Amino acid sequence: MKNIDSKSHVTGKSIYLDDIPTLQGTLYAAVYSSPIAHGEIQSLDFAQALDMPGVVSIITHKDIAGENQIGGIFPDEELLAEKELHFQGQPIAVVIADTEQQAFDARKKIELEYIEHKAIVDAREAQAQNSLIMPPRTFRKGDVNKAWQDCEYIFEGRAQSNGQEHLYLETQGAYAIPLENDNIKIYSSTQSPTAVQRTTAKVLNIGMHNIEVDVQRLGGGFGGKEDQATPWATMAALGAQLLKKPVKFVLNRIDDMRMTGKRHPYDSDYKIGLSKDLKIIAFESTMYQNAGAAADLSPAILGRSLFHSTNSYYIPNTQVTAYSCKTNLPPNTAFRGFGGPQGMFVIESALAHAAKELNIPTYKLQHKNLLKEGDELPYGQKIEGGILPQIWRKLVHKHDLQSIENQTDIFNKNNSNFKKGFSLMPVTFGISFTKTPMNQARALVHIYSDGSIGISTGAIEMGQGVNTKILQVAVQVFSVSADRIKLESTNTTRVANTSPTAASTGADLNGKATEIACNALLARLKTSAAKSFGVSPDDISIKNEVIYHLGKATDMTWTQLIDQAFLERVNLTENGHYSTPVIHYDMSIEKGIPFAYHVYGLALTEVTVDCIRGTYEIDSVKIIHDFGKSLNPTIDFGQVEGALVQGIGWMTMEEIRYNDQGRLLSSTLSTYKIPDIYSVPKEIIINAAQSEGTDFAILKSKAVGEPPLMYGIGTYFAIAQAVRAFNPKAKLEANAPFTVEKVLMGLYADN
Ligand code: MTE
Ligand code: LUZ
Ligand code: MOS
Repeated sequence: MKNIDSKSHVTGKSIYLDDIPTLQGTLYAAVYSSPIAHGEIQSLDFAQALDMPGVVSIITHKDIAGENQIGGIFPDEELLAEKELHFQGQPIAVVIADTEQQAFDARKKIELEYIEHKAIVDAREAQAQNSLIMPPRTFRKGDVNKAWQDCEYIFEGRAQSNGQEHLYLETQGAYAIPLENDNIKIYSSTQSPTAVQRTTAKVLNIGMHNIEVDVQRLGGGFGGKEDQATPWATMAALGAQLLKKPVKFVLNRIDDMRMTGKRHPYDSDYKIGLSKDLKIIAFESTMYQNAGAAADLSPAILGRSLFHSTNSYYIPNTQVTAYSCKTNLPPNTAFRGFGGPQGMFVIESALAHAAKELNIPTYKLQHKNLLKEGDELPYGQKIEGGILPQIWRKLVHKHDLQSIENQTDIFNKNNSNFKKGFSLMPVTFGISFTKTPMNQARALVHIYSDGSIGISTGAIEMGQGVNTKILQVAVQVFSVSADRIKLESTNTTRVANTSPTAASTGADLNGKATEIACNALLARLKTSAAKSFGVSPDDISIKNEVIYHLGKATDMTWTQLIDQAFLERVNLTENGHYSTPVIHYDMSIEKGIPFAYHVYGLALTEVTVDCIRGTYEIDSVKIIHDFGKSLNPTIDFGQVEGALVQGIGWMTMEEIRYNDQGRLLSSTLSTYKIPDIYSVPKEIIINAAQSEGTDFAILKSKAVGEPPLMYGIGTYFAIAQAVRAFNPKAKLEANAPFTVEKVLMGLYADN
């Protein structure tokens, strides 16, 4: 089935926040933010700014009726700075004017006097000064300290991965409209309408019931709008509350890049021990997460780094500790993979390091230690449906790994200016919010009296196709034409207390809630049909809009049945509720079953490095991915391609730079490079693994949003291998992204 948004996307008719027709009298906001990364406000002078044409008001923390607090996990972040400044771009005041341009012009006239303190930008430096978001967490299995004695080989090193800008095409924004009796309606480009509603209620000192948040779709979120869409919506609502006028707010690209957090940079130490026959006996690592100036989602992201710190390998003795380090950068946040990629990069770096020292291909180590059915992970969950060994075998045969290895050797022997490298990257990614209570969702399904159907859920459509999948669920349950079904906007008045659409769970959780609601409606309809035929409801079914009895078509159609049921006063509306069974987690011992299931897959990446220029091309990425029983292969393959390229960007060219004063240097698209059509792999081949799926996935179609991002990690190690083929002396401590500059240095460095 086609993505239901494809036609309106292609014809430019899809409605995003900035396309919503504005009401007469709408005002526009721009944020005045901290020019320094660390310090204190001495004085603020708005006199000149207020004199600028069109300026209506300048809002500060003093205008807040409720709490000046937006922290989601910990209450450690002010909406508008009161005195202390913790990062460059931290909001201080909101300028409201008749036009957007007037708001921008006026904010330049604000005068700030401040005292500046030394900024911390480095995670290890923060940890050394005990500047932490929370106490460290440690995952333990077996006994590493004893295990080192049993190791034949031990290697120690360091692995660093940098942040990543979300670069959603649609920047952050919101539009708040005051309604009667001090109620407010907010249109927001958010993955979490309930977070917007909850935080805004707290800041404005009104009830959540006074606020309606509505989301049609996002032009991308990638985690960047899981938590960080909220402040802008709250500021717009604050303006609407104070001025009794609609207030609209869309960040321009530079403001968005400067003011919002990104993927967390990680800096880690590792120690890996192997037996003589290359089994991993022990793995120890310490990760330093650069959280930025406030907690945001960092504690949960740190957790996922720990969960995925051994990636796809069985390691009997592990001890991994992670520090969430408080620095003077914008608070870093969710980004596709949510700390998982950072955790996996460390173990992959350790394996590549060991393989180099042992002079064997890394894949031999990876393969030898691959997770298999029943293996217990460091957090206590056992591998179920563990098809990674089968996936590995399939890939090796299908794409003839042996010949790729031989061809690479031959090419490298015959070429001095170009070198090839390849790598394998297995992925094992847990599906569920690691905070168990978040794994719930609701769906409100109406069957209208003409037989058409409206569905509201808590899921946010951000390009990943969740609405199409939910629609497919209803089509399957009712066996009606897709044209009869409409996916409504996501609205807190129709579906309350939603979890963010995140953790790749959007289709599973909201799809299951929809399935439950549709099945309840179907049961009522069958009863109604059975009554009119004088038969048992169990013998009734619906196929292609025709009602069947004992497998034989009757002359009753879907619309006739709905008409009849309505006249019989049958309830044609249902609210489905789903909460993931089985899962639980005990943080005090760091053990439990946090995930409903795991998604598995493997990528084979081949690259060619130009050893004169340091440039490289990704020749091919061949993937075997566990989709379960894919509901929509077109959407799912698209998710794999998009995630792969996003992962490659993180590992190769996307380079976030702050200076020592915490100023973002890569704040434009001329200084921050993301993959374009010329830099994507020349060939991407995706195949589905033979997989049973799982009952925890919607109609056995496994979650797909995040796991394939981690295939991109393979590119890093393929490039490293090619560089080493040219310069065997290159030390190449793992430090992503592997930019062209770093490749060039590696090619010609002699240590
Ligand atoms: N795909 C598109 N096109 N745009 C996005 O913003 N976000 C990703 C992924 N795929 C994203 C995307 C992230 S971070 C997540 S968690 C999932 O989609 C969320 O959607 P799902 O739970 O419905 O898979
Ligand atoms: N968000 C969250 C997530 O709150 N918890 C998670 O476990 C998670 N995982 C991935 C992406 N977002
Ligand atoms: Mo995705 S990082 O869970 O929004």
